[in-house]
Order: sequence, then structure tokens, then C-alpha cells
Amino acid sequence: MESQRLLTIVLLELLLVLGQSWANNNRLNLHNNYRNMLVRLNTNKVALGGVQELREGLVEVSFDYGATWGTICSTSWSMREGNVVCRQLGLGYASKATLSTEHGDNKKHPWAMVGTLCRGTESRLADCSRETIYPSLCNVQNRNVSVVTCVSHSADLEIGLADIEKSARLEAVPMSRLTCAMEEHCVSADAYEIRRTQPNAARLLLRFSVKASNVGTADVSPYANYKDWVWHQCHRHYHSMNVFATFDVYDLKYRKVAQGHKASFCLMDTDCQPGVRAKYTCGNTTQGISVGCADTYTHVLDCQWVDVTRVPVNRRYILRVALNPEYRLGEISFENNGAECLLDYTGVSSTTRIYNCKRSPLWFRK
Ligand SMILES: [Ca+2]
Repeated sequence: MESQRLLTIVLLELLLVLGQSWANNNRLNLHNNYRNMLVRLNTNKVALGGVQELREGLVEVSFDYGATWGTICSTSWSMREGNVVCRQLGLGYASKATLSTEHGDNKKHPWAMVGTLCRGTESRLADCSRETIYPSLCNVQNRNVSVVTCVSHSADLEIGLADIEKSARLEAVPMSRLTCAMEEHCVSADAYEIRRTQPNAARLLLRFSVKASNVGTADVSPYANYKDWVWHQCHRHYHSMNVFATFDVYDLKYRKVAQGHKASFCLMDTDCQPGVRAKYTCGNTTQGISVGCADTYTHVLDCQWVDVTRVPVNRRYILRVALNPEYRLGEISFENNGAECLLDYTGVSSTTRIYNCKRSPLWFRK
């Protein structure tokens, strides 16, 4: 009897907890009207040297004119959302946007909002949309609180369109000449199988140049500390970023038919505007792109291609090139990071062409 009563109590408590959880979640989801939403940064860190304007902290929102504040739970928190927060607070641009507890967890700062989804151009967080599905991770155990760091000056990468069109060419290269490229996974996966039986078989590579200009107000600096940069023996230089650009080919219904590797790069100033002196080289401690300079990866470089060997010929495709596709670097804007071009692919060099390149936002939905 006693055990039955105990079981009943446990079940009732469980129902109560589930009910409260549902009520809390439901309350979070009721904030469909954001017009009165206030935003601020908060931290549990003690400021050194007195009170300073907070430029880094967890992001808090209020729906009751500042009477109560809460944190944001998100599965898609990125530099895009960070830029909107910094813009709304008049603090510039995001240099970091993470999910962490470094400024406090959601026990002391409970969730007030879930599933924020910004394009990055909005002037207020209230103008952003929401994730359509309630993220299941937004419970009391999850402590990944949305955090942002704002800076007043930031880099801004802009992709060159003419460079892609002008330089495009198809080339058949025997695998015996692609040792380095294969080591760095610059060919599609089937090549490794084919090489076992046909070491001299050729790959069809669609080569093109990519120009990344820094049109921002701060230099591009690789996100990793130079001590973490990776030496690539094959190409004999350090890679400061693992994913600086992606090249992908889609059919006209945006189904991916060929994937360029996630290219690693050795960032440097290759060409600068008049009056601007190049200062970054592809060195072991000095990588970056100065304000007013560009880093051009010419089509003759190893890995500067998409392996299109298996792509069906005599069709039209879309080539998409994206700089900083994973938002690793903070930028003023991500609207100028992508290029979408038409690709007429015949399998023959003289008739294959890339044309009609248009700038597109990094924000990309198929
Ligand atoms: Ca940009």
C-alpha cells in the first residue's frame, strides 16, 4: 500500500513538472508580438576599473518594458543574429556570437525567448523571424545561452564577380598530378576509388579565380591564433582558416550535383587600392587581408576548382561560391559574400562557360 502511495506521489510530481515545463515553454512561445521587445547585454563578470559600457555579454530581452529580463535559446545563433543585436544597441558589429555560459547560465537568467532567426540586415531583434519548430534543447538543463561580443570596426569581405567569369576554364588533369590536391581532399570522393585501379585516369576540373576584397573598416584576421595554424607540407604553407570559401554546383532546382571541397586558405594581401600598402603575406604569423586590399586566389592554384568529372554533360547548372560560409569571421555585412553564376557544362573546355554571375547573400535557402 505504502509503495502504491509512493508511486502515485511520484507520478503526480512528474505530471506537475511536465505541466510546468509545458506552461513555461508555452509562455515563451506566446511572445509573437515583438514590437515592445527591449534588448540589453548582461554579465556575471565583475568589471575591472569600475563600470564600463558592456560590449560583451549574454543577450537579454524584456517584453514588459524592462520589469523582467530573460535570455535567448537558439539553435541558429550566429554572427547574423549578433550583428542585429550590436546594431540595435549602437555598438557596431559582432566579432563573436556563441552559445555558452561564460557570462552566466540560464538558471540565473531563465529563457525569455526561443528560436531567433535573423538575416543579419534587420535594425532590431524584433524584426527577425523565428525558427518554425520549437527547439527541444531549450529546457532547464540546456545552458547554451546566446552570447555576443560587439566591436565598433569590422572587416567586410566582398566577392569579385568578374574574376570568376573571366578566369573560368575546364581542364582534364591526370590523377598522378593531383597528389597534393588529393591529400587535401580537393577532388570528389570517387576519385580515391578510381585511383586504385586507374592511377593515370583524368579528373575534369572546373577552375576559376576568386577575389576576396576587404571593403570593411578593420583588417580581416584569421579567427584562430597563429599557434593553432596548420602547416601543410604538400603545399608548403600554413592554413589559418579551414573553411574560408566553398564552391558548389547545383542543378536548376538547387539540388547539389558537385561539391567543392571546403577550401583552406593562406590569407594575404595580393592587390591593394592605390595608397594602401600590402602588409600581410602568406607567412607563419602574418596572415590577413588589410582594409582596401584583396586576396585573389587565381585559377592556376591547386584546389582552386570544382571536380565536375561525374556531373552530367550538356546541361545548365548554378555555380555558387561563398566566402566565410560558416560565419567564422565577424563582418559588417554577409550580403556581399556569395556569388551565383550560370554554368553551361558540356564536358568540353571550348564550350563550357560560367556567366551571368550575381552577388548573393551568404544567407542561403534552397
Ligand atoms: Ca561581407
